[in-house]
Order: sequence, then structure tokens, then C-alpha cells
Amino acid sequence: MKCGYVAVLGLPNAGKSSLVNRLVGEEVAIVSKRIQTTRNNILGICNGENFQIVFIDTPGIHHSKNKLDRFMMKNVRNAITTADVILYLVDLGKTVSDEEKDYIKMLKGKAEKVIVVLTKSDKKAVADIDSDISISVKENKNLDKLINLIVEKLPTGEAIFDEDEYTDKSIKFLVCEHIRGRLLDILDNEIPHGIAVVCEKLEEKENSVNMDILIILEKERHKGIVIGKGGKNLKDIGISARQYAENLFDKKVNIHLLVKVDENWRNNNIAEYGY
Ligand SMILES: Nc1nc2c(ncn2[C@@H]2O[C@H](COP(=O)(O)OP(=O)(O)OP(=O)(O)O)[C@@H](O)[C@H]2O)c(=O)[nH]1
Ligand SMILES: [Mg+2]
Repeated sequence: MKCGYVAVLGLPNAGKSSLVNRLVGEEVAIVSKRIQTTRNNILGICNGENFQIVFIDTPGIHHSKNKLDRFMMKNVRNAITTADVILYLVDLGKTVSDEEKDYIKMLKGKAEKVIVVLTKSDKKAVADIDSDISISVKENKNLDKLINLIVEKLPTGEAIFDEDEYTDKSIKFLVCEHIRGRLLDILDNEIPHGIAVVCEKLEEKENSVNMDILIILEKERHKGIVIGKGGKNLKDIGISARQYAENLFDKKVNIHLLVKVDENWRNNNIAEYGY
């Protein structure tokens, strides 16, 4: 059987997580219209009759301004080292800079199996670059072709993961990420990338689960925005997170959300928040 690791790389917002989720068939990584949504490398496993593709969804490639950025870029480098095949995604609707072209050239020099994928082919074409395939996750275009292209390049071997596994991430991680995703949706441009979400306590009983989850913000004034009028935002997020978690645990889940301010955490306390 053909098996291996496939790193999914590209600029922030290129559509990496959307593609991985679609091919895995589960929400393993949160997706948002904002840049730098993904922070950790997330494995998403796609099983076929004669193949197992282990996607590594990565943070978008960007210049580091703080410790969290450096953590994210380290994840990208690790993914390149681990990968058997690299997918480099380019948003068809965006101009490709010379810097990005040089980066792709560098990747091709470094790794043998690089597939350049034009994404969002449903959009008006702007990107001018040589690619191997053009796809649209939104319109489900050429995804089977992409799978075939990947499988062709994978080594032969034993399956790496059991067939019923679809990610390496814990339910705890997925629930925290779900909350961060909901915050990105609700808050839109009001608060940039300063949010972290961590589970401080998880107590699993026979028929129920209790979770204490902490939302970390960078500024005191962000608290009111996150909590919302009369606590509405927090309440909505709590309901959404509970439904999401109950589905994963297959048990009743109680989620207790707490909000805390930690200024400049992205430069100081990244390890404390799981990065
Ligand atoms: N029109 C169109 N939009 C898409 C397509 N695929 C993804 N998107 C949108 O592109 C935006 C970014 O998608 P993500 O999957 O979060 O992008 P990403 O590359 O993982 O971003 P980072 O994690 O920030 O690096 C979201 O608004 C998606 O809905 C597509 O095929 N067509
Ligand atoms: Mg992403």
C-alpha cells in the first residue's frame, strides 16, 4: 500500500486547512477568513483502498514578529523535514510575489516531491505561476485528481495509523481550537491574533465530562468584546463548544469558560498556553 506524510504548505489563508478537512472528511483544523488561523501542525489522515495519506496541516508561512510566530514557523520547518511529499498551495486569486516564487524554487531544490497546487480555482485568476494542478475546495474540483497525484508519489509501506483514526490531536485540543475558531468568527476584526484557548481541567466521568477552559486575551479592553452584551458572545460560544464536544466524547459535556488577560503573552508565555 502507498503511505506517507504529506505537508500542506503555503501563505496564510491559502486554503490549507480547508483542503485537509475536506480530504479527511472531518474538521481537524479550524478555518477562517482571517490570516494565521492555524498555529500548530495538525495531522489529518485520509484512508483509501490502497493508500493512507497523513496530511500535515501547517501554519501559513510568514515573517516572525514574536515568539508565537517563531513557534509557528518552526512547525513549518518540521513538517518539511517529516514529509514524503509537499503540497505547496497558492491562492489563484492573489498575486504571487517574487519572494514566494523564490521560496517555492528553494523548496523544489530541497525536497524532491513538491506539488504546486493552485487553490480557489473558483476565483478570478490573478496568480501567475507554473503549477501541477488547479483545485477548488469550495466547488469540489479536481480533488480526486489531486489524491491520485499524491498517491503516485508516496512510498510503499505499512499504514502508519489505524483506519479509525483521523487526527493526532486530542479531543481537548480540538475543543479549544473550536472555541478559538468561533471567537475568530464572532470577533471579526475587533481583536487580531492575540487569543489563546487552553483547557485547564478535564474531568471525564462515566456519563459526563467537565471542562474548565481558559480564554487568554492581550488587552483588558478586549474582555468586554469577547464576553459580549450581557454575556451573549460567551454564552453562544459555550453552547457551540458543548455541542461540538458532546459529539466527540459521545457524552454529556459541561464547559466552564473563563476569560483572562495576559498582556504580551505571545512574546512571553507561549509554552503555558500549549505552543
Ligand atoms: N473561494 C474559495 N475560498 C476558499 C477555498 N478554500 C478555502 N477557502 C477560503 O479561504 C479562507 C482561508 O481558508 P483556510 O483553510 O483557513 O486557510 P489556511 O491556508 O489554512 O490559513 P492559515 O491557517 O491562516 O494559514 C477561508 O475563508 C476559506 O473558506 C476555495 O476553494 N474557494
Ligand atoms: Mg489553516
